[in-house]
Amino acid sequence: MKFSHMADLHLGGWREDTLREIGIKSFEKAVDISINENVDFILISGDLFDSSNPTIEVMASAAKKLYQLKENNIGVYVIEGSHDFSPTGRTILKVFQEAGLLKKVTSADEVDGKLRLRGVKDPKTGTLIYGVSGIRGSLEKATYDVLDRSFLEQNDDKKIFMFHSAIQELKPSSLAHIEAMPISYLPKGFFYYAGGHIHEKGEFELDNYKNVVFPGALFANNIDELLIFKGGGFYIVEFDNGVISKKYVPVKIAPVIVLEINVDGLTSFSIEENIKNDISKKDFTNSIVITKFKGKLEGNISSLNFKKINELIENKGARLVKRDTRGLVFKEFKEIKNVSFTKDKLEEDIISRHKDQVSLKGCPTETIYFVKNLMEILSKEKKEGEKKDDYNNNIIRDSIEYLRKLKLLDGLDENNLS
Ligand SMILES: [Mn+2]
Repeated sequence: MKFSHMADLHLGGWREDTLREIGIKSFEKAVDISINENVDFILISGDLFDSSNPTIEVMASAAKKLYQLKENNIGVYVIEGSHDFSPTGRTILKVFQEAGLLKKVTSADEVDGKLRLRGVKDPKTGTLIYGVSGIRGSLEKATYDVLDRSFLEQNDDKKIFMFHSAIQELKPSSLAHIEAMPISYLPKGFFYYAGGHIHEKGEFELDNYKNVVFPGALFANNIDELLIFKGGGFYIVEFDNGVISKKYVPVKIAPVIVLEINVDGLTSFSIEENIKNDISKKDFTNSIVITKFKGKLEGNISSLNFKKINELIENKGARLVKRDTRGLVFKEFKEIKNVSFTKDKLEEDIISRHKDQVSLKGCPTETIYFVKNLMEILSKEKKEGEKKDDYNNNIIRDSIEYLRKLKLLDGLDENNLS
């Protein structure tokens, strides 16, 4: 048996067209490699899409590739990630599932107050695949709290478990601050644990858990990931007579080159001259070049001519120039160290500082996740071609559905809510 394991593709992420396209091309390449390698099926451990509601272009590109897999009789098994999960169940994954282009492996029944996963059997190999979606925060913990683990552990067929969570014992040190669950939350005795959510790749073995694998992101999702990982990839796993072999397959569409630019005590003109000299013998063909500025700048940031600097680099063939100015120190300001907040972290900080001002009686989740999920629903952007009335109605409908799910509407007249 042979399968591919991917995670955190975030199709549709990035504001810049070039980077968004590289993300999609990475998926296309990973699918082509998987077809050439004759895999039996593909696992996608969450965050196939960057949102539950991607653009038509992104959906079309994904549909085309997923259809190609279907034609090659390669099953695609997925769980939702923190990004393509929708608190109301309205995610594009549902559409692809109905179209037969992929299969969610997370359906479950409630038996004696416990959650009993049904699992999906891959018809070609007989492998049983189970999974829990990545839901933000305590809702996910609530799922694992009621998960019927002993049911999953009772026989030792060929079983794979898919999850989209950070594991406390396996967290990379750079992510020490993020929420994580103990590995004991996962059922024991599976031959492969297909992880997602952590964008750094890693293979682990711990007590009763063998072959716990995070393939990392298929392509970087933000400037820090570009700087640290440069690119991404996925795993091809072979399982033969009880012997497992794992191969990491890097997927490179465009090389990432970091160009350090020291501005210490220099004028705008001499900075440009230095860059010109520095890159004169370099070839940036097809590359993503990150200009990483550092040093003390006389004056403010507008004294740097970014347009000119980008032109110099683009003339050397770069596909895209992206700048990182976080290492700059301005004369007027003191240096601020380690400002590397993610949008998520910032939001959470702000919400937790104000959360005591609202009281949510009977809400089954923590205020912070309630606010974040609701914000996500309310901040959905109007899609191209979507009518304003439809857009408004959809947002109202999704909000009401979410509140109803949390049983916060009990006793209220729903018709008067909008
Ligand atoms: Mn992710």
